Amino acid sequence: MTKTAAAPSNLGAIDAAHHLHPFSDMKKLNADGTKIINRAEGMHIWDSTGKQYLDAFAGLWCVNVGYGRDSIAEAAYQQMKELPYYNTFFGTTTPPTTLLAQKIASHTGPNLNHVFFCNSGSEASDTWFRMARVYWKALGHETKTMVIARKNAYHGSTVAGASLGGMTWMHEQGNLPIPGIVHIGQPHWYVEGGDLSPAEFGLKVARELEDKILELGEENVAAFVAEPIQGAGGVIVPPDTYWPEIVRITKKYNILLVADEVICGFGRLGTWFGHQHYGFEPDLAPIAKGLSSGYLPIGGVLVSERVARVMIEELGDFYHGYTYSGHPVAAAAALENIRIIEDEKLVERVRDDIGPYFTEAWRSLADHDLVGEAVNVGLMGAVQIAADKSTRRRFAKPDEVGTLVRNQCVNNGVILRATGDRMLASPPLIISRSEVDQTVETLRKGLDWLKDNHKE
Ligand code: PXG
Repeated sequence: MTKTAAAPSNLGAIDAAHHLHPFSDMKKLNADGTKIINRAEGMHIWDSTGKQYLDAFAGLWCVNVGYGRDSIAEAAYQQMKELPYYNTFFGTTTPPTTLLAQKIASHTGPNLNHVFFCNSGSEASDTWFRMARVYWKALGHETKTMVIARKNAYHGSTVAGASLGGMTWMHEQGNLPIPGIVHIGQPHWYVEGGDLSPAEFGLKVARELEDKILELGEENVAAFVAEPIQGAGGVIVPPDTYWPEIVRITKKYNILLVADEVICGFGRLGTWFGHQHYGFEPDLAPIAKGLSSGYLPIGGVLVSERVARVMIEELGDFYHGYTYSGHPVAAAAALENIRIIEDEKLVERVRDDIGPYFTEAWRSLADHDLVGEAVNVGLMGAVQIAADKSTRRRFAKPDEVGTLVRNQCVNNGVILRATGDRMLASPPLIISRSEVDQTVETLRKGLDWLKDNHKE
């Protein structure tokens, strides 16, 4: 195979001249200069200055099997030579696409046994949103169209994805949310729990769903969507009381339960899917990211027997799909990615070995003066920065303290993410014990730095 062309030395200037980045203040970025990442292997990435970083964030929550997997590159290359593209629209499929659907279904419960493919988590949001509505319409429930989502959730950047998401600063750009989507509270005990115990608070916010259904009328509500653990919102681990109550309410009022598995899926929590960790089965579940470990773009929606039966038996055509739905090359890469997760027992590794190790190391940060809580499930963790941990008081400018600590960590060679004043880790599932130690020590050093250098 030929090597990729060497990048020109003025790539930064070219980037500033021609490339608009997602979720970026372009004026500031162009002034500061972009970091050019040009190589990766295993747990590490390198920038164009030759600096090495431990990627404790798996790219963007996605590189579950780590970088540099030749066998995924080979699978994609072979598939590209054999059949680079064919569609799945007019009565055709390709072998990797169908085999991938079967493979995914082998890791869900028996009920969640169909897959609709797309290319990203955002497209998956748009896909299930339409699916939920056509499901109820096909059953004759024309008015069951409203979707209840949560504040501070992230479900993507397309119009439906950003509307389902609960980030108001995203809504302000583009007049969102679109009609038919409403938001209820999130189970973020540390910040919003007040004097309630986590268990009481979990029940309280779950019951906002019941209140909202009663307010809107059960006959008008199609679905409720939530991430098993909110990711981009700050790795918000719900109290144990939360999910059972949500499940009870969605059953009682007969609305579809949608679990957004884009981050939690494919092993991160020590189960194949996040809903398995919490012991429930959704009706629909968007997936992406870890499905291919980011090697190629691919996403999908897991569809339960309940919904699939109606789509197959009652609906007729579902007028929805993407040129690249089930793209054979992406599917071949995803199949090989799942083979690696299976053969290297990465899910079991997170559940029984590195997950428990990470839990102990990560939660040891709770003794730091500036740490309000250190939480995780499997390899998904958050550290809440606190100005006064005894009262759960936060710094006046949460974004500022998070960014400062993050920059310290990155300068010290470990990639972590900050959401406001929460520091987030989501490493590849192959992380070693010493790399867990390095991650935690580097974060501790960053927090020490904040303590010594930042005054409110
Ligand atoms: N659902 C969830 C739960 C996600 O985390 C999406 C849907 C959308 O997926 P796509 O593939 O369209 O990006 C996501 C994506 C961040 C960050 O800064 C998180 C995501 C994407 C970009 C940035 O944490 N999550």
